[in-house]
Amino acid sequence: MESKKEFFLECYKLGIIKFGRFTLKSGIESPFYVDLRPLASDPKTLKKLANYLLEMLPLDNFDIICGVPYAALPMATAMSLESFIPLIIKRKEAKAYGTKKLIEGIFEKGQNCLLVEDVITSGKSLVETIDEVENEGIKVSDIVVVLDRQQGGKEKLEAKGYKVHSLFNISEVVEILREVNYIDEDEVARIKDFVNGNQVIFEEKKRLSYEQKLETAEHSFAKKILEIAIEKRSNLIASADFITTKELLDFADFVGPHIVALKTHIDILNDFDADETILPLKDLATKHNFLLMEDRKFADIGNTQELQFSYGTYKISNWADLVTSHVIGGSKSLDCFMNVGVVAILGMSSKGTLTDSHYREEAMKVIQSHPNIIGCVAQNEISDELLLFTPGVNLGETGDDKGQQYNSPEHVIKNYGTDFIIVGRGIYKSEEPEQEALRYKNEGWKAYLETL
Ligand code: S5P
Repeated sequence: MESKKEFFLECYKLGIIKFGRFTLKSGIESPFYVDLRPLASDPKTLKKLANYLLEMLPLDNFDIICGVPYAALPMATAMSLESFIPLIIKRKEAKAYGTKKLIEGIFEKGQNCLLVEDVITSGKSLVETIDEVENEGIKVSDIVVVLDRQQGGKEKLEAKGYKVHSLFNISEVVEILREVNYIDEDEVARIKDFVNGNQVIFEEKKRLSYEQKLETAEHSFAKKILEIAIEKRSNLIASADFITTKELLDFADFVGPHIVALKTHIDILNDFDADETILPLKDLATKHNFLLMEDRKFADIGNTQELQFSYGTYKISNWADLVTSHVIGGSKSLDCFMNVGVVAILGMSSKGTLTDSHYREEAMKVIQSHPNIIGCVAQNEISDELLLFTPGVNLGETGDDKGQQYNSPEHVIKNYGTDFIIVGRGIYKSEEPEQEALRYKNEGWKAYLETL
């Protein structure tokens, strides 16, 4: 069997813990948010989880098993299936009709019941459930929880004489995530602070305005994009991931008035033609005053990148104002990008990306020292001298089935200090792209103003 740590990482990949700034039911602000419900959607993981939980327990003690509704219901069911301990179901509210039963299933008074809970925080909902179960004449001695948030719940129940078994607690989980560089030292410190009962002070991030950034910007394309942002009151970049020129041009014309730049993947066009695609695109960029950002994500040695940038079908250097590039080839590999603003890929938005904190630290050394680079594509805060471009932005979805992960414009602008949001499907897949572009533009600008 894999180690407990490996098993946790498998669970983590299902999206059960999020880091950032969250307001809990109690009104307290927390640096992390836990929701174990996704585990039930992955049968293999759920089955393994059931066995991990069962392994910790003196199984002979239990006649029946019961999950605290609702999140723990699938876990209790899986444990019952794996152990053959019969399941009972506790309702959240008693039925208003018929039997008015609060507990469903077959049980007898005096039986000992194992309670299953997903997450224990203060222990309040567990205490309520225990009371209700005990009122039916059922005994409770043990409770098993998947994750202990270490906020006093376990101690509270133990003080009442219950035995609480937990598979993971937040401190060990944070340690595992730090080891694999999924979270950085700042986050670890904040979470430890929170767990120790201190109210976490989330710095109110004050950002530099676009005007202030313009004063110190050196690169001509950094200046340009900031000027457009100020003039159009927009921090929106639309990603135009189309496969036909007609769709690309129509879209550029519709959303053009609301964006600072149009981001292309020019190599996905089926019908690329320099005259039919690029000339009209450039006209639209002039007409609506936006920059052309080619998302080529170069990732090679300098010589090859130079060829890819200026030759071949697309001749990117002829028309792009901004290009994206990895910095994996080292500083010299970026020298070829002349007369264009380079937006370096620091961190990616996709699940399981290899751009962990160690990579980002090393990449940042290259980025800060290279004059062609005006900013970064990233999902975290960076220093004020660089412009921050954040993709993975969507108002309706949390991700796709290919690993993309989304946040709202407000989240990235307020938490990371994003200067420019990059929105693809959120706009181009909507029924009314122009209206939707306006909505993202307004959301983005409002969030920007609120952080000044
Ligand atoms: O980390 C990244 C970097 C980029 S540039 N994650 C991304 O999603 N992108 C690009 O942003 C991606 O290639 C796509 O063109 C766009 C996001 O599209 P969406 O439809 O998921 O919003």
